[in-house]
Amino acid sequence: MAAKRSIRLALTGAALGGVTLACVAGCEGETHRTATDPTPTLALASQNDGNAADDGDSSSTATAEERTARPLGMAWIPGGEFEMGSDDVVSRLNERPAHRVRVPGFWMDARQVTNAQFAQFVEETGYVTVAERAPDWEELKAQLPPGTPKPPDELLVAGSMVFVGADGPVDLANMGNFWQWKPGASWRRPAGPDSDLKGKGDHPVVQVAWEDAVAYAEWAGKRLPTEAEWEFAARGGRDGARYPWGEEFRPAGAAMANTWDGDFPYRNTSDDGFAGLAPVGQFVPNGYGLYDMAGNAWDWCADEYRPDLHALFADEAVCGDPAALLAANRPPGATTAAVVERVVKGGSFLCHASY
Ligand SMILES: [Ca+2]
Repeated sequence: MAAKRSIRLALTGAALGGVTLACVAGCEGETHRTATDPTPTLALASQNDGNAADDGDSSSTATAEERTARPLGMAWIPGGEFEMGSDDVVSRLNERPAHRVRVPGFWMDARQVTNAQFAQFVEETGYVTVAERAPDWEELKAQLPPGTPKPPDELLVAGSMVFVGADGPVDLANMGNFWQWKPGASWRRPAGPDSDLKGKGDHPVVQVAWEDAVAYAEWAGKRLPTEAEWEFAARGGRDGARYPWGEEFRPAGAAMANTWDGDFPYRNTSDDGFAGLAPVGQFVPNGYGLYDMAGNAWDWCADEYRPDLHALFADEAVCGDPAALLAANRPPGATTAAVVERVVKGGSFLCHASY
């Protein structure tokens, strides 16, 4: 479910991701294009393992001293073995079959990266995000079917996709029924040229492409988390649970995440208190002290997206981080596709059981 994406950093390495409503922490690898990414949000995760990358005892990858010296705003994720992916009836094909994976310990941002944090990065570096750059036709052409005619110059302007909803029930398979390309939309004007960030400094930054998330992470001295790290972290110690907080979507009626209530995409009853994005950290954190691991805005991960990732490792009793294994086993000289898709995790305020 394409939606907003956000950044969450992890130390030494960091991670991001996203989930749909019915999805549990880390249930899916959603795809993304680097440049023309609709409405991303940032979330960075950083890691401080620094050693003992694969010693089988991931809880020891940081010394007691390092864990005591908690980086500001980050939570220690102890690492360990877990069930990655899901065979749940609501899971998608690209998250099956579930298989055992081991990740070392690392630090991860407790909250998604906010507009205020991203603004500081931009102010200090002068960085211009993908959505703020006019598309380059030569670059775009490489991502389109051969022979696609060049659009008029007036259409080749900076902008991004914006969720606009609908007046009534529509075909959910056609994103064009409720998303719209808006010139001038960017992280500064996330809903289009007439919007702004007034009073939204503590909201997750959105309209951020993967390369923007990586640039932010580098500036912050962190990195995006791998998908395995993100998913391990999102589960908060509840291996195999449907949601980061347990099995019930709303235990005792309590909203645990910012999702879409009502009928998507035309009637939002805001039962969870928020019709759109919520400030970061409004719901109960998971077992590792991480907020918004489901809902609100999607998180970017470091990994290239592969729909067959889980199937590749299905026969192994337990494996290390698939991202590292794939990178290590890439044939020499292998070229990457013209468009590299990246993983997002966590879902957004647009996630609904029907979508
Ligand atoms: Ca909501």
